[in-house]
Formats: sequence, C-alpha cells, structure tokens
Amino acid sequence: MQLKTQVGIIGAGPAGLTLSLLLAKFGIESIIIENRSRAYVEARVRAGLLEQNTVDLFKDMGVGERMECEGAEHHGVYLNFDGVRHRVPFKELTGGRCITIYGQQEVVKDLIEARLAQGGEFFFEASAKSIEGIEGNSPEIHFEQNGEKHNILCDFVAGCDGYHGISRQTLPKDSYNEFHIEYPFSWLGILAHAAPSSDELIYSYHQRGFALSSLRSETVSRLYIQVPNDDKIENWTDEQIWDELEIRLSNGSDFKVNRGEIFEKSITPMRSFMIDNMQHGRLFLAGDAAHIVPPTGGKGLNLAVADIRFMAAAFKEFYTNGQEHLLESYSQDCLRRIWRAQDFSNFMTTLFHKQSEHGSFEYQLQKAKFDYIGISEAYKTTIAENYVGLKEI
Ligand code: RFL
Ligand code: PHB
Repeated sequence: MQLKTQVGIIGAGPAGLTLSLLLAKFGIESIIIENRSRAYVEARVRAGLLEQNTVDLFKDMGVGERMECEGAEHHGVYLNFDGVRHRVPFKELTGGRCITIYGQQEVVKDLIEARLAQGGEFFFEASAKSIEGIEGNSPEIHFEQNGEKHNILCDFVAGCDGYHGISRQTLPKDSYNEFHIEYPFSWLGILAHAAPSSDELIYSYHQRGFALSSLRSETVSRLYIQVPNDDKIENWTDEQIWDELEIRLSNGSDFKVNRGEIFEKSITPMRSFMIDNMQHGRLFLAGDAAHIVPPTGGKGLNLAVADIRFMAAAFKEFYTNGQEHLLESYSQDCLRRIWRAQDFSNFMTTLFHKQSEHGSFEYQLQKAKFDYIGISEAYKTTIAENYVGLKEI
C-alpha cells in the first residue's frame, strides 16, 4: 500500500500522539505508525508526574477532562535524608505553579481516544523499517504490518519512536555528538492496590539506598527503590519489597508504608543520554528518541511534550506562512530546556541515591546539599521551579 500525508509520525507514545493532535488543530494532516498494539501502549506503565506546562497544554488541546477529574494536583514535595525531612512548597516559591500526578498510560489513552474521535489515521502493530530521502522534499517511511510492506510518502517525518527506535539511527552519524551517563544502579518500581502512605511524594536517601513514594490514585500507590544494576525482579518477594520500602522511607521514625497487593513490578536502569542535534533535512526527532533522563526528576514525558510544542509550531509556520526559520532552529530551541532538565535530573539522582560509602567525602557533599535545602529559600526555590518545570526556556 502506498500512502501519502503531510507529516508521517513514527511512534504512538506521548510525543507522537501530542504531535498528531496539535497538527490536526492547525489543519495539518498526519499518519501515526506504532510498533505495538493499542492495548499494549495503553497499558505500558511509566511516568506519573506532569509539569504545569504539560497540564496546561493538554487542557488547551481539549484532552484534559479526565486528567482534571482523576489527576491529583500536588503543591509540595517531601525530601528526606538520613531521617531528616524538608518540604519544598511549590505555590509560594513558583508564583502558583504545581505538578499533577496522572499516569502516563492514562495520558496515552486520552490522546488516542481524542485522535480517533477526529478520524485520525493510525497503524498499530506496524513497524517502521526505514526512512528514505530525508535530504529531499518527499521523504518516505517504509513499514510492515501483518507481514505486508507499505510506505508513506510525506513532506516531513517526525521521529517519536523512543530510545530504541529507528529515527535516531537514520540521522547521519556525523550530524550530532552523543553524551551518556550510565548510573551504577536501577529502580525497582511497583504498583500496588494500597492507599498512598503520604499526601505528597517523598524522595528519600537512606544508607541502604534511595526510595520514592508516589501514587496513582486514592487506592493505588507507586513506589520505587534503588537496586544494583544486575539485580533481578525474581530476587525480591513482595514482602521483602515492602520491608525495604518501610526501612528506607521511615528511617527510624514511626512512618508506616501502607501495604497491599502488588500488581506490577519491574526494574529500570538509570541513564542520561543526549544528542546535540535532533534533525536532518526533513527528519525531526522528539522525546526519548533524542534524550533520556533518569526518572528522579520526573522529566522524560514532560520533555517529550515540550519538544513537540516546538515541532508543531515549526510545521505550522511552514504550512501557513511558508517560513522555515522555526524548522531550522528546532533543535536549538529544544536543547535549552533539555539540558536544563538533564542537569536537574542528574542533581536529584546524585543527591538522593547511595553512590559511595555511607559517611564518605561524597556522602558528606550530598548531605551538605540536603542541609542547605533546609536553611535556604533560594535553594528551595531553585528546586521548586525546576521540579514544576520552568515556564519559558
Ligand atoms: P515512548 O513513550 O517510548 O514512545 C515511543 C513509541 O514508539 C514506538 N516505536 C515504534 N513504532 C513504529 N516503528 C518503530 N520502528 C518503532 N520503534 C519504537 C514504541 O513502541 C513506542 O510506543 O517515547 P516518547 O513519546 O518520547 O515519550 C517519552 C516517555 O515515555 C518517557 O520519557 C517517560 O516515561 C519517562 N518517565 C517519566 N517521565 C516524566 O515526565 N515523569 C515521570 O514521572 C516519569 N517517570 C519515566 C518514569 C520512565 C520510567 N521508565 C519505565 C523508563 C518512571 C519510569 C520507571
Ligand atoms: C511516578 O509516579 O511514577 C514518578 C514520580 C516522580 C518521579 C518519578 C516517577 O520522579
């Protein structure tokens, strides 16, 4: 089958879906191809923290109705270190901004439903195999579905296909520099039918390692613990996970973790990854295809959506005014925010994870940073504005 559209989008994650909806709003045609089934992408458990900008954009796009009902606004966060707790309030320090807790799979469900309701074209279980002709004006995406080969002739290709996708591999190798940090630890994450143990998220340094208490709803908790990179989920019974969470989050206090049936558990490695050019010719990358941040700052999905805001504006400018300057500055426009988020995610990761001997020089530096949060409004403000996401950057 030979298809034709204005923007061919690879990937139905938050980036690709947000792009297709924004383009529709601007009267620009698109087709999405997605490797996995609709059911798979709607069930994939990942992020939960939405920045204010992301929430505002979803509301503007008219896809925020369920998020506003079921999502929970949080106006502060608890930071623990060796049994000491500081709260960082957002509203006071950021002029009224906050975060919203709403699962990524719920975002994906809302976006797919909204796009299908517009008659948007999707190919699920369709794998992009190659992207040809990006240096000309009509690039082509070759994909396979049910063993049959198809192609889409487009004006532009949006590579929203995540870290393992083909888009980044299609960029000429000499068109970008790559930056990596592989952290020597991973996150074991669970979802459980248990009421949240705290009204706000808790990030906790403990000498046995990091722990994070988050949530999805009044009856579902989302929790994480730092584990070594070679750890296996089979090494942990549910009881051991709960015990470890309780040790690390309570740190000797009488804080109790609410326990319940664990219905999802997995281990995710922690990495920072970056390329410093996200485009070549008619191919433009967004989201995890171009950058990965460790989840400690809650930034990955939000960065994907922020890239798309620039990409959609650039396509709009091209189609409505024939101007290419926003297309040309696309990478540079995105990179400022991405580097800021890389720095903040790395800061949160190194502050709260156990990386060196408890009591060592490195540990004392972590603790000195933490103690500074307790005494400085300026430092708290820096954390708050990065955490809720800078408005303009
Ligand atoms: P996605 O979501 O990976 O979507 C890419 C899509 O492309 C498809 N694909 C292909 N389709 C067709 N042909 C091919 N050849 C293809 N190759 C791939 C894939 O099937 C997939 O559906 O990328 P996108 O849209 O850039 O979105 C990025 C976010 O998913 C990611 O950054 C976040 O989940 C990161 N993240 C968090 N981000 C936050 O903003 N806040 C958080 O609280 C947060 N917590 C997290 C996280 C990620 C985590 N894990 C599991 C990595 C917590 C965790 C534990
Ligand atoms: C989550 O709720 O999944 C979550 C929250 C905050 C983070 C990372 C993940 O920093």
